Amino acid sequence: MATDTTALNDEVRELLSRLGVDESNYTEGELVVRTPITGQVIARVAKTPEPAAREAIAAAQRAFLTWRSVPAPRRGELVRALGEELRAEISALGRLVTIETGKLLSEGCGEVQEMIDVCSFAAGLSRQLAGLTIASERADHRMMETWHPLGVVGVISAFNFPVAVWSWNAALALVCGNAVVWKPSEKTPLTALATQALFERAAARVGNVPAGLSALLVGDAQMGELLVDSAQVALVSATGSTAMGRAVAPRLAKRFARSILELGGNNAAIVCASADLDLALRAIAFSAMGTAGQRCTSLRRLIVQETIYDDLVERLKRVYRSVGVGDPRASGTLVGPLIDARSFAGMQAALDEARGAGAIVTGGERVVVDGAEKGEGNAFYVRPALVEIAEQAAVVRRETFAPILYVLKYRDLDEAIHLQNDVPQGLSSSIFTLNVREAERFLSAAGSDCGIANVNIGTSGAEIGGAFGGEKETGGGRESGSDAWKQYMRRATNTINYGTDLPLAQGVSFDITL
Ligand code: UN1
Repeated sequence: MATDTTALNDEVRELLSRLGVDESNYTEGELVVRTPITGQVIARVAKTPEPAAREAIAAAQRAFLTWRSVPAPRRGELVRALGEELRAEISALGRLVTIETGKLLSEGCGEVQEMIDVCSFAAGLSRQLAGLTIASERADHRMMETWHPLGVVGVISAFNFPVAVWSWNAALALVCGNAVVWKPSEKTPLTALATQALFERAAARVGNVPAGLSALLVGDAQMGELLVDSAQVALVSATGSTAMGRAVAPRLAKRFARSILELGGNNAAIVCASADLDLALRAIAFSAMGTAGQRCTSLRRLIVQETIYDDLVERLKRVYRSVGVGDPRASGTLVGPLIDARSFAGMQAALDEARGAGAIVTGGERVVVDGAEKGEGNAFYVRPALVEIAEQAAVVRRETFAPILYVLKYRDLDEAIHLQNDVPQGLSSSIFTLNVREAERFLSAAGSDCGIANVNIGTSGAEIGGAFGGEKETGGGRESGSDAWKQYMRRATNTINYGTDLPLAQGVSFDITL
């Protein structure tokens, strides 16, 4: 395995060249990219200069003016071709995702699979952008809805799903007739460059794709602001922290631009006394420790019925102690590194705060991993932490983007649902039960208040076919499947009079003499 610094850098170069990214893009820039696997520098990417960013947005607007008149099923051909390019390069791009984010190889490839799946979904959707026909109250009248492209769609994505989140937005936006301008996380520009190169490959193969239809802006928060404040950007879909959403949302609202916000989560699972504990344990382990707790859907709170609490916690502790922490490319690893030093410090601060609130913390300590010293102390591996806590203290109500699972006890289901909902965020939730009353109550209007509510499945790992997103401080946006496409289009209500009279709605009369 390439833990040697040169070997890793060589591998990055090989992957990027295979994926169609020229070396000039990542050797001389001011944005320093480190792999969390060792913490070493793997690239220096040039930031997009401000005038070039403005020109890219203007070019996207020009491309939109052509693209909007291309029949949607033909637009779908481009997205289908993108899916094919991704399918052909799933191993290379998946590996690059692993190197840039530190997630396991199967998770890196899973992320690319998610891109492929949403391309298939969007290609099918390109023949189903259907509107309603509505009964008119007037004789010889017809009402209908038509859906039109919106314009330039801005995408701001986070480091943890560096490419899949772009694809959820881009695949839908493109079949809906829009142009896309993407500002990826400054921590993950390499996978973005590679994805953009694969898009160009697909566009060249399909032909007749207007120049600038998909653009990439490399930069920091300021670049995001440029996108957000640009009058030519009709919609911004932003994924990241609630703090980021709080900064972005008012700026978009100020100019009445649309937004899709995918912000912080604080996802909980309720484990009832009737639960299949073996199944629950597997689901909890993946949701809480998978991707080192760095999914917006990661399980952060476990609410356990008191009669099974001791048994479940005992078994969980065994799993937490034994799970392989290490290089995400190694076959025995289930928990890879945290993204960076800041993330590690945030995790330690949360654990200290929990201890201060009387919690019992198991795990959470830094783990030394062979080869990781090559990055001179810049790699941060931790044993996932299990935190038994009596109350939903302030630290539990906050999202800490790290593998910390707070465990709470409950007596009856009402109390469990109350605890589950009693946080500012509302992304994902689960219940583990074999009791149909408990399951249905959890899914009812009086149950979970989240955008995602699951039964006997963990909180993370959603399929692309459903609408993805959540309520409250999660921002209310919905991406990916179901009817999320409607947000990327504008709806026109059309009333057509095919008669000879002009009856007015609501029986109003307004007779003029001709
Ligand atoms: C994210 O963490 O931003 O449901 C997205 C999941 C993935 C997407 C996560 N399909 O865990």
